[in-house]
Amino acid sequence: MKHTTLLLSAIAALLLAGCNAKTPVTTDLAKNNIIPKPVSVTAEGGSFVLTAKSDIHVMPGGPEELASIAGYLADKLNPSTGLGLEVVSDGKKPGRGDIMLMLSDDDAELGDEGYELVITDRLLTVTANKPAGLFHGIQTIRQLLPHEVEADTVQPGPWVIPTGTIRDWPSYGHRGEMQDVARHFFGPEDVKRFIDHLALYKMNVLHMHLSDDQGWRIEIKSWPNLTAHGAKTEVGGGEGGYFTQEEYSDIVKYAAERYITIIPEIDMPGHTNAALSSYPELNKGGKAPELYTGIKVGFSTLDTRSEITYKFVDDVVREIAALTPGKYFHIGGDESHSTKIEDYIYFVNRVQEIVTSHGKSVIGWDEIAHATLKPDAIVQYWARSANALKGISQGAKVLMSPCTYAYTDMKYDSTSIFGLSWAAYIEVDRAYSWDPDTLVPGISRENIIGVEAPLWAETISTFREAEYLIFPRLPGYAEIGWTPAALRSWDEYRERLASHGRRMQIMDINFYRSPLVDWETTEE
Ligand code: IFG
Repeated sequence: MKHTTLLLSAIAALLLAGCNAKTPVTTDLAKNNIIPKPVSVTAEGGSFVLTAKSDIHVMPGGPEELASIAGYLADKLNPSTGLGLEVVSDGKKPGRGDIMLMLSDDDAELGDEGYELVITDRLLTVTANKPAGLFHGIQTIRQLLPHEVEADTVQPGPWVIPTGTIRDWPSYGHRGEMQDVARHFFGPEDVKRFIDHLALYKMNVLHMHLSDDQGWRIEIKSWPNLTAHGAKTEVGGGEGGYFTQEEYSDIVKYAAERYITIIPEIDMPGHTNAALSSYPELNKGGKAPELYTGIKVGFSTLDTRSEITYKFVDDVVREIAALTPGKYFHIGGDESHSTKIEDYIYFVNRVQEIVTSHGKSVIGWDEIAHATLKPDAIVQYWARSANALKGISQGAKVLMSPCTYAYTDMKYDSTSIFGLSWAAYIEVDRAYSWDPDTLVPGISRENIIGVEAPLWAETISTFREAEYLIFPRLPGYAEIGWTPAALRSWDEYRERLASHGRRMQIMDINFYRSPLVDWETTEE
């Protein structure tokens, strides 16, 4: 009888372990699956263990936000580890199993966003010049712990991190995604989940495409019909929606707490049917068009020779700029096929003055290079490299969003459920395998501020559908923005990405299971 019981309990233990599929515990820090790949990793071969006695210490006398960053980490670790980590900021000496957040101001190599992790068998110390660097170091801690750390219920330990040192910093200062909330409206909770995804992969910009032909998505108090009327629908005729200024400010704050800057875009003079439908006086001839629920582009234009247009633009830019701490205001400028080129140039030149008068710098899609660009204007390269080169010839910098590599609304292949395909099919390997510094002859490192992957929303109407398009490509764009090209290769990256399959499963991210990756997932 005794032997049978023993045998049965052994089998039960094995089955239990199997169904948890615990991430194997390694003591080799170099065998990590961190995305973006860190710049340098030195393994020591030991183990740091989080226990019920562990806490998160912040250096005494540091800025208040250190405690907020420590609290963010505790909120990420406690639900799954059940260890009840607390933030200690009273200067008490950290002990075995504690995490320590430190600011230094003399580690120039790390820059403003880099960090150093020193992991011994006693202490895990994160050091950075700025809080943003600590925040990025915390994302690495999350990824060094077993995937189960992302669960929202208590998981069995142990919670082990291999010992060693990681020194890490980003390649580009602008690493972002664009979310189109105009074609289909995505509310505050969806945008915040998007921000959470960006934070995990150390991205630092969310560009919000707030207006288009199909919808105006942000309250403008001086022009209330933009949302009272212009937000009433969306592609396909759904109910549309919009952000109140309070909701927009809450999103800006949520992003800032994750060291992510919001860049608002009001697309003009084209892509303006929703605004034109909201105010007859904005239309040449004074007749407002109907709201539009299709997916054509290039048919609308503001009246570039009417003074009320510039009053409108000034009010809109003023109200949004006042709610936006970030440096940039995006004026769109794409696909203005119904605007004569001389009228387009006149318009873009005047709107640049308006944006700078409200203390912001201009970003626009690459067509704005036809105008006379302000010295610190940014040209977002998406379709025509000639436009980007024209911008560079005027001294502008370039934000790289090539539609044939970085448009996350492109189908993965012809079988994809969602997405378009006019630019290219973009499988996970293609999305990863390009180098912004060498992609376009004439656009080189010193011209580029960074990379951004736009998610246009003609074909998606829920955030789970959005996740199908952004995952698993988003981690790759994050790595292109962060990790030097010399350290990037698809064959090596795809192994690390495979392990994130389990992590994305645990986080309930609806990711496309590309056949190009041997996903480490458990049966559904
Ligand atoms: N181009 C349009 C977008 C969107 C996109 C869909 C830009 C800058 C095609 N403009 O990309 O509004 O419709 O893939």
